[in-house]
Amino acid sequence: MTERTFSIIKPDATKRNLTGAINAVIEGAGLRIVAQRRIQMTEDQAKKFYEVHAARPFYGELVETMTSAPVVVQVLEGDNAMAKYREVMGATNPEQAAEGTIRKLFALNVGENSVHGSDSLDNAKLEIAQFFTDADIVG
Ligand code: 3AN
Repeated sequence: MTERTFSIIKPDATKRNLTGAINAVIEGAGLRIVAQRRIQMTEDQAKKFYEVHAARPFYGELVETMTSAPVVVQVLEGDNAMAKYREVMGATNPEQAAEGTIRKLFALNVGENSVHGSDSLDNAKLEIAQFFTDADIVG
């Protein structure tokens, strides 16, 4: 089934000019980038985005990292897009990520792991709505 999921190319990756290389992996996996914008995330945006992790010990670090440089927010579309992108990203900890995944190829460590991808279709909807309107998305 055709789905949409939300992706972020994180500061550690934008700082190293990896946007194009990461997009090549995304497109190579058959996912279409149907919306994309480079933004400087505000502290409020990052706090809201990672609200579910507010109680975790790394929350402060996460907000700091996500606001440390520009990010590229994206909507990806394709067959089974949510699960497929999770597979293409690889494990949260790059040391555990499979060969060929974005995190295996590019991530520095668990906190600077180059990309975010929605972990459910419900979250994908909420995350897309935080950064895009329907008019921004051209499928
Ligand atoms: P994923 O991004 O693979 O869905 P989550 O949802 O468990 O992983 O974590 C959200 C983000 O929080 C991760 N992408 C990572 O940047 C950060 N994070 C997760 N675990 C840690 C940790 N132990 N130390 C620092 N940052 C972490």
